[in-house]
Amino acid sequence: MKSENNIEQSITNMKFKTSPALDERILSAAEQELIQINNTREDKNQSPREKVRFIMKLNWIKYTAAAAALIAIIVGVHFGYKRTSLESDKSLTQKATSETKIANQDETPKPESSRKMVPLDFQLPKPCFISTPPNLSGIPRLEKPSYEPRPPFLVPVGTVNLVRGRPVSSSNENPTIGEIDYITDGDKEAVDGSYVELAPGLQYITLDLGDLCPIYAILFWHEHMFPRAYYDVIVQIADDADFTQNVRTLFNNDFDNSAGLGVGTDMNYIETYQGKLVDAKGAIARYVRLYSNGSSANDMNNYTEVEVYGLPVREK
Ligand SMILES: [Ca+2]
Ligand SMILES: [Ca+2]
Repeated sequence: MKSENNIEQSITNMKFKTSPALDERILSAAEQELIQINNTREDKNQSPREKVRFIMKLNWIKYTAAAAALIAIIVGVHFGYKRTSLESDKSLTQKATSETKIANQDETPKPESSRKMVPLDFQLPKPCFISTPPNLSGIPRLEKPSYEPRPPFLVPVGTVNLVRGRPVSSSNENPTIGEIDYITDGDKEAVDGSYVELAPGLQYITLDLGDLCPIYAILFWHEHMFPRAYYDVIVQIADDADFTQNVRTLFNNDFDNSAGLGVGTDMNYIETYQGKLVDAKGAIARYVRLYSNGSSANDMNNYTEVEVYGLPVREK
């Protein structure tokens, strides 16, 4: 019979180590089982699946398969040990790295972490086009002007402009043009009558949020009728109106420290309808102060609008 010959050949060709005595016993048992197959097979039309089931019920097949499986396990464990060890080491390293990252994240909790982040909702004034671009080559440390819309700036849901309509104070309370409260009246168009002009030299304005609030963005327009760069632009926040408590500098492009508040590393930039957006990163403060010291056009200091985006009440 072909199938029995195949079984016999398979037994002969098995390549696991056994002793001659065991070989003899296995072959003898196989021979007995083959005789039994021939004697017991009455149904010549037995399906292949039924034949397999019958063969697998034979004891010697079970023992041989168990022995082969045991040898395979021993060999597999032996040769797989080093690989498993290496993979285990790698896994441990990855786990440690992952835990370190989580630990580092835990060290710098963000106030907005519990809130959904959404794009900052703000309104831009109309772009003001000019027919003759001014010569900007004399402006030091000038960042490359961009007239493309800025990408979405994410803030926690509920973030609003905290200073709309609120009073503003200034180092120059009697402006040359306009009124100080133009700075928070919501009008940011580049037209005459929309901006306030402060005296020449270093001047500042101060905005009071009314309470300690987490601040995410400060967006401001000096005067954007035509491209120019204002100098010594410094943005600070503090807990008190006199800026003596918990003062933090969020932006400073006074590269030569002519304002006396420290050397700034931020770049000069060209004023456009998009205003300047400073990331406050959720810093908590009550007061916001902006400095300037003339511009590439003249010595005057102008503001069209300042917006301070944050959450109305400090998160406890
Ligand atoms: Ca305004
Ligand atoms: Ca300077």
